[in-house]
Amino acid sequence: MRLFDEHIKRKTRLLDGMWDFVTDEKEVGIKEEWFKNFPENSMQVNVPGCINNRLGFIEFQKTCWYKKDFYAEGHISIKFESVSEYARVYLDGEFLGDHYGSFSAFEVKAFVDYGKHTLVVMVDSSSSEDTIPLWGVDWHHYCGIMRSVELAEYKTTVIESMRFEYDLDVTAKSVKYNAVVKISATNNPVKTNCRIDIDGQVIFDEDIEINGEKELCVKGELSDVRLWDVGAPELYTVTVQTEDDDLIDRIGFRKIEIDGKKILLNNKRVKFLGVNRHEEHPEWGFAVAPALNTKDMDILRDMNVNTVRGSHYPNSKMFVDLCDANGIMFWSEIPMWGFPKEALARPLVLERGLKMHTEMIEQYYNHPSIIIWGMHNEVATDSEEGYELTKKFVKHSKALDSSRLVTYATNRPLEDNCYDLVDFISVNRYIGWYDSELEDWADFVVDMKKYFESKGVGDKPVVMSEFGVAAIFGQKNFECLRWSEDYQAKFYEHTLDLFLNDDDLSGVYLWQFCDIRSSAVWQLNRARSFNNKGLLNEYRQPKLAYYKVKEIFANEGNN
Ligand code: ADA
Repeated sequence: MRLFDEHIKRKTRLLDGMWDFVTDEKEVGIKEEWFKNFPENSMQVNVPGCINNRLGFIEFQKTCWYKKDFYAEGHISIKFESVSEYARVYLDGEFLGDHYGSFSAFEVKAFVDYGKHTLVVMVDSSSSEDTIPLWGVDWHHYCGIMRSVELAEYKTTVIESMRFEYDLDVTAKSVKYNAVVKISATNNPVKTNCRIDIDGQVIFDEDIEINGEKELCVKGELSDVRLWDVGAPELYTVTVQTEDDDLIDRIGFRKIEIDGKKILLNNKRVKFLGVNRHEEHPEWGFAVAPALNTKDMDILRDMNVNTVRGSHYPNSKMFVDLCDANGIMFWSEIPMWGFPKEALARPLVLERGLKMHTEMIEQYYNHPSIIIWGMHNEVATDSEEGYELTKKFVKHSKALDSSRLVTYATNRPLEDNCYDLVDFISVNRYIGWYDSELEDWADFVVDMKKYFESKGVGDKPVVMSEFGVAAIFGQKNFECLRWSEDYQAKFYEHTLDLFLNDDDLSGVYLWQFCDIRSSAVWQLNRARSFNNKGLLNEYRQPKLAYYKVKEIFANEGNN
């Protein structure tokens, strides 16, 4: 779901709703050709939805099959926004394509006769040592067809993608752009008029011939542009049309760059006042209702947050649209979380990681709110294997998009070896929760800076990308002990005072926005089977710390 219509000419409809569903724990479905003979003992489930939210399925992480009948005619595509995590798609008994990776969209195409058709999807949601995410992450491993499924019918042309690259001169408020549009034909060759406009201002209007896939690069300049900024999100609508297809997207003009230890947005120093947020709810898993995303955005604005880290996977397009529209900067990353060095050396992990990173950049490129591509979180960046992998990721990321910053979040800040590779350093540390006491933070910051100096990266910007403590909602005590709301509020008062008044630091991402379900592996340190480090509980009820952070961020924002 988007916050605007992506098409006027293209005929699309959602295949969301009730689908037939059956588990395949013995993995016999392919051999028994369930894509031709779907088992009769199926149940009905919601799409989008996470199967784990149905009673009896909370820990389900295996293979399952979905089926849906629909009516269509001619050249069609079926786009899946998110399937966790390997999908094989069959139409009318024939294999159409497969896809690995839970949080990026993919589509399959076909030509169908007028009438009823049957779509069957096999979903393998298992996790292991070389899946991304790997087995045993600190969030609930939800599975299923988790975001919408869209059916589109085409006539002669298909506008496949539009990537709006630009170079902004902030002072002059002028832009040099390159709109890269990919168009294919359903039957070659096709002649059509093609027109591109930005908020109605036509930048291309020509007759073109398409034979196979055509790439148009439309270059030009714009003057007097309105800038996209924090809290002042100016957006433009780009429309690409052929005679029988169209694609509409929203863009914004802003510049994010590094200047020594500072991070600059539109030539001004920016300090991140952020939270880490899982796009999750205990009753819907990752298939959160649009209304929840809107409410979360209301809460984020109320809390005076200026940036969100989408920990630990690409968020729904709807949430990133909300960030675009509300002037909230966004850090987008892939779920490459906690890999030990042995796993980082595995070719399959690298291959999957790079593919997921590529899909994220390609699919989210036009969002002005995204200013950071995150490569991984708490992997073995103190090892050779970590260095080699990170080097490849940075090179890959910059080749695909040099206009954004790249980073990763480290949990070994005083042993890390990869800092020289990234635009800025991101540190996760849990002093005052897993180890040491609140008062030890100050010494840690000193040690951290010394370490950066010793590694020759003392001149890079540094962000505190995770820190926090658990508080059970409603748990209060005079003693201000761990697990209480009082301790959590005191923790943030102490740490934010330290971090936000330190000119060497470029900001914070608190762990975390709200409580989330954790996985079975973690439950000993996860009361209620939740990671309770939220500023709100899982039903978005604010804890004491919420009000404290809101006040501190308001003061900081006004400085
Ligand atoms: C890590 C990790 C988070 C979460 C956190 C915690 O830093 O990146 O996903 O697990 O620790 O709560 O301990």
